[in-house]
Amino acid sequence: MADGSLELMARAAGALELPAVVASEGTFTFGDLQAATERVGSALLDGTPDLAEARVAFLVPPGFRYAAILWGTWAAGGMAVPLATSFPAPELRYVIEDSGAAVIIAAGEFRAVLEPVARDRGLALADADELVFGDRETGRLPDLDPARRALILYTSGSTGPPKGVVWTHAAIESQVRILSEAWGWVPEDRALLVLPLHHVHGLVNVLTCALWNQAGCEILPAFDAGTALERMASGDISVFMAVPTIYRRLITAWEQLGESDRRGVTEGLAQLRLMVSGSAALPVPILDRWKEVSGHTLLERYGMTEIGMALSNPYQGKRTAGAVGRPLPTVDLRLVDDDGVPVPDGTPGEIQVRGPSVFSEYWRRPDATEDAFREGWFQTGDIAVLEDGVYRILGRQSVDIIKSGGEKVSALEVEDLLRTHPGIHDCAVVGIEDVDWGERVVAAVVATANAEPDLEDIRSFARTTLAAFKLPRQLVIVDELPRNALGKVVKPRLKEMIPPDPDA
Ligand code: MLC
Ligand code: AMP
Repeated sequence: MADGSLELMARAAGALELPAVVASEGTFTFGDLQAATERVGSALLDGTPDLAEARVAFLVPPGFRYAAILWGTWAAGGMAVPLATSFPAPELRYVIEDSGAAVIIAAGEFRAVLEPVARDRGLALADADELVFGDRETGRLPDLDPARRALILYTSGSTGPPKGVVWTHAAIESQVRILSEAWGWVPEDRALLVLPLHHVHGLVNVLTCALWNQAGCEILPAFDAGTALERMASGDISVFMAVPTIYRRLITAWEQLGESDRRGVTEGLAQLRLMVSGSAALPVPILDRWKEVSGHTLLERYGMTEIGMALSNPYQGKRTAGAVGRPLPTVDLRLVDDDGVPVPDGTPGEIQVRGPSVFSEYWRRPDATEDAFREGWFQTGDIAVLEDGVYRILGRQSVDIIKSGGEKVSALEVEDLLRTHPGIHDCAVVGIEDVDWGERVVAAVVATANAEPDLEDIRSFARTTLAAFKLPRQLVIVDELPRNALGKVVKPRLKEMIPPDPDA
């Protein structure tokens, strides 16, 4: 590796014999990861000295190949654009085109879905196995300045199509240092990773924190409650992080066990040192029940793709149910009113954040970047209150953002597509509180004359274009949508009109 290699990789070099990744492909040490990083980096460079922030988009399931391609891209000076394994072809195409990817990599099972877009862009579709495991000579890798842009993560907003959130190496490093300090990571840790790796939660909080700390990361290719519970209780795992929907599913899986298995699992779970919940509000009944199941009071924290983690309950000390604690080290956070003026304690306000781990820009969207900041503060759009020394998240300013199972959905994006359905004259999409998903996507639809669209029909219509988590889970046919004097749909009123989900 070059002398100017990133600190993340320099730290790995001090732990070459230690296990880094345990995954479906096998068990790999930091030495294996370093060697694979050099192979991938050299292959991507293909004789050139530096990728110079070229975008490398890759569709690879969570596992060793993913880690090696991420690190190989970084070592070669590129920007990583991890693609979501759950996305249909049009959403993948959008991300590849918007990011201007110069390289596209796929694991075997994803070749078919990416071949058309690779062909249209005149790019060869690189094979993940060949890059990571191929027999290839390695060459010199470039020196890298941490100020260089490293990563683009796509996120839905309340306006327009998804935007690319750009992270520099310095921002990633700062975030990882903050979490390492706050949550007590040590080389003896072994994390169990069950989250997708195109989001900050899985990618930064779990995978990168583990590897930065010379700890191991056991990676499941996808979440499965039974397997996750079994691995967590095995005695091998010390750290686990997930969204509330996952904890709910783990509780259900535990409840389905026989009496003695339950006891064994509970004893195993008690061995972990840290369990974190985030990406959506953790309902207090889940917190309480999980405590009975595992003996752990979940550490709830608050974050966002644009800012990383900002607020956290303490690792040591009292964790408050229904609250997200205090600002993490180096995070500057305030609550403001509609005029941007800080509010006193006890008064709700919008969360604004600044600090070294805040993102630098929306990819190729200078206007959106400018709109997102006010006097240097990033405006999250989340409303919170500071009470008894801790922050509570109260909701969001925009009714057009829905959080389902930890995934963000833009109501407007779903509406735009549904309006192209021949049986739909008009529609509005809202998020309704849901025990399983936190919020579920509900479509209120005014049908065209003589048409009778049903939920299955609408879901299969939308499924070829939108990711499955964006599809409506409930359909309500209405004669008209509630509108204000300006003709805008009044979503809070519409939410009150939605009957309980008959399938719930
Ligand atoms: C999957 N489905 C969802 C869904 N995930 N529907 C609504 N909301 C979701 N989040 C769909 C599936 O496509 C499938 O549709 C059906 O629901 C049932 O699938 P499943 O097998 O039960 O679901 P599963 O694939 O297991 O996924 C559930 C999940 C997943 C909870 C494991 O959603 C997940 O990993 N969520 C975490 C996302 C995450 O990491 N977010 C962090 C964002 S970063 P069908 O129609 O095919 O049957 C962030 C910042 C921060 O928020 O603070 O961390
Ligand atoms: P994303 O844009 O996908 O990164 O999601 C970030 C959003 O998730 C935040 O803006 C919040 O609305 C929400 N969020 C994250 N953590 C929490 C939490 N602990 N409680 C409530 N909402 C949360």
